[in-house]
Amino acid sequence: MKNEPAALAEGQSLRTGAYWMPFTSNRYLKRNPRSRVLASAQGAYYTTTEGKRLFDCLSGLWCCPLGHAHPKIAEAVAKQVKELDYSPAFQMGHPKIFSLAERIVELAPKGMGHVFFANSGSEAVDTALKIAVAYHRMKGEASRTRLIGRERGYHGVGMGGISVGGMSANRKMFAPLTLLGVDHLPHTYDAAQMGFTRGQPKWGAHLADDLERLVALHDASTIAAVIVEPMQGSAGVLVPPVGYLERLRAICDKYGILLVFDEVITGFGRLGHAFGAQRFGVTPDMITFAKIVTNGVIPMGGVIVKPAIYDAFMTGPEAAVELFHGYTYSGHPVAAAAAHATLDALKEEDAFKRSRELEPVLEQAMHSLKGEPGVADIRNIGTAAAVELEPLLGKPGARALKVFERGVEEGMLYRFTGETIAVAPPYIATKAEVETMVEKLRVSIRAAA
Ligand code: PXG
Ligand code: PLP
Repeated sequence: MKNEPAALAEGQSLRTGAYWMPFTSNRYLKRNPRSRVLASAQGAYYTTTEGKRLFDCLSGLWCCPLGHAHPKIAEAVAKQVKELDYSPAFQMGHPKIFSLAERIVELAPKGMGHVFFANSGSEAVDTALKIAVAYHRMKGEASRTRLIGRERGYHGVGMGGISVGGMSANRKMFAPLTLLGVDHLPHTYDAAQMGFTRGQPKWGAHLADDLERLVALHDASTIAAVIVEPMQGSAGVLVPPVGYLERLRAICDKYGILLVFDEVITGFGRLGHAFGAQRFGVTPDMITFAKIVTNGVIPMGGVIVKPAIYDAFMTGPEAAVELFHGYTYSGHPVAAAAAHATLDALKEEDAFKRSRELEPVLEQAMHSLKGEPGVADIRNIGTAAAVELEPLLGKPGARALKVFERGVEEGMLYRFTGETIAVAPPYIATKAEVETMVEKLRVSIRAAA
């Protein structure tokens, strides 16, 4: 492993041309990459190649809430690489992946039974969609192929995920590649009804009734599943209205439609409980997860399903493969070791409780930004929050970029997309660190006015 000075030196003589960076303004960043290249990380802080310390305001990309270089996770990974570095995923297993599936089922809401492993949220989503369609076919309802997503939803970048996703920038370039027979529920955000709401808005449960309209339009016999994020993260922390998820659940039950919660962001404590399902008291038929399951250290994702779904496939000759789906790295032993260590640490550090304790601190601090120049809305739930900014005239996104860049000067790594700044601090952050994060955001917002 490179020591810090070596990484710093390498960063300073960086040739950036060959790397095509994901979801990045490549040309802009490469003109002045220095402050955007990270050399190392410890706890809740990164160090850039310029030697600047940055507070990790979004826990990586929502995935590192226990902090970086966690000694137990690092040790578990190092040990696993020497003990069993890879194990074929098909027709073979290893002890840690069986026990990990069991632990995840135990954490999940009551009534879930089995876990299928993938390596990212995108793979988890595409897996869940395939399972949904195949499940109905196994049950003799092969006409149920239609998938329902939601406007402003983010379900990763696979062909399935962009099809049910509802962020137009992620879809328009690839329109011919999106699945046929997909429809979308309306998103639940209405600034006039819920601007500056703390936690769940009271208005909007009725928007779930749009599913009744889609059933009337397409007929239930053509609909396989509805997929939604319990809290829409990428769209800028859109919090579900009180009663909305309950109503979606009831309509799905009425028509035999599977309900999938995409908990890639909300899983493992971001909303103060193991899953958003428990926070909101609504149990879906499948849950997709990724990110925090390994504290971001090794890629891993997966789908948790109810026993009835798994059981529907367990028919036919016993020696036959039941589901023709899987990845080379499904259930990777090093990811499994990282996940076990992460689940141990979440428990030992009472991390879900810690997340619940930070929630009011973050809420109070974030909503104090109301009235700052250009602040159009503030939303929060759990240890997630977002500020939406009014666009600068004729320059979409420019204000958020300015806030981001000033944030770096102030020692803060904020996440900016479009006109929003999102924060989701590590669970290990102190009250003072969360308050400083927001005060620096105030300074940065004023500087961008
Ligand atoms: N579903 C949801 C709900 C997600 O939030 C994915 C699927 C895809 O996961 P992968 O591991 O394939 O990226 C996500 C990912 C952001 C941000 O800043 C959000 C995500 C990823 C990167 C950045 O909002 N969400
Ligand atoms: N492409 C080729 C040529 C392959 O052989 C494989 C897997 O064997 C894949 C893609 C899929 O890769 P993965 O299983 O890592 O998703």
